[in-house]
Amino acid sequence: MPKAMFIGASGCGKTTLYQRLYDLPLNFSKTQALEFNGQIIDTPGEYLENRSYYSALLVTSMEVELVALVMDCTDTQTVFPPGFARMFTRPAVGIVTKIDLLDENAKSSYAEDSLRLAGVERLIRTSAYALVGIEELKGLLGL
Ligand SMILES: Nc1nc2c(ncn2[C@@H]2O[C@H](COP(=O)(O)OP(=O)(O)OP(=O)(O)O)[C@@H](O)[C@H]2O)c(=O)[nH]1
Ligand SMILES: [Mg+2]
Repeated sequence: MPKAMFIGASGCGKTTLYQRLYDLPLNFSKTQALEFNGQIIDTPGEYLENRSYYSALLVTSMEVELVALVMDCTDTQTVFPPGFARMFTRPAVGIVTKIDLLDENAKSSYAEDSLRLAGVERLIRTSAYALVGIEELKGLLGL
């Protein structure tokens, strides 16, 4: 059983993070469909942005141990409504991406507030570029 399903808006950095976690070259490639990659199921942002795909996410979540809600730290809008994580019967973790772009003085971000409101149990700050939070995430995913 794969460990986690990555869900989040298009362009938030799910695929790049997956590539970093597996020590692959960071090649931009738009995700077009559900992709089963080792311990991670990568999903297209559109599955979250279009509610008619929610059922596909729900069904697929049964295949994993945890659901990762992924959000770009510079986002000022969210695709995760409050309580969103309760939709799943799996524990939810929040992954904030691109932390290299966050102002050094910023203690928190809209993304972190939004993920907490969505109901994640734990937050991990990451940057696939600057190698932040990658080891922590590998530990969580058993990689
Ligand atoms: N600065 C910065 N940019 C990043 C980082 N990770 C990803 N990006 C950039 O963000 C863009 C989108 O990354 P993807 O990983 O393709 O995003 P995605 O969430 O898989 O998008 P979809 O497949 O459309 O759902 C790319 O141009 C990446 O280079 C990061 O850690 N820091
Ligand atoms: Mg992708």
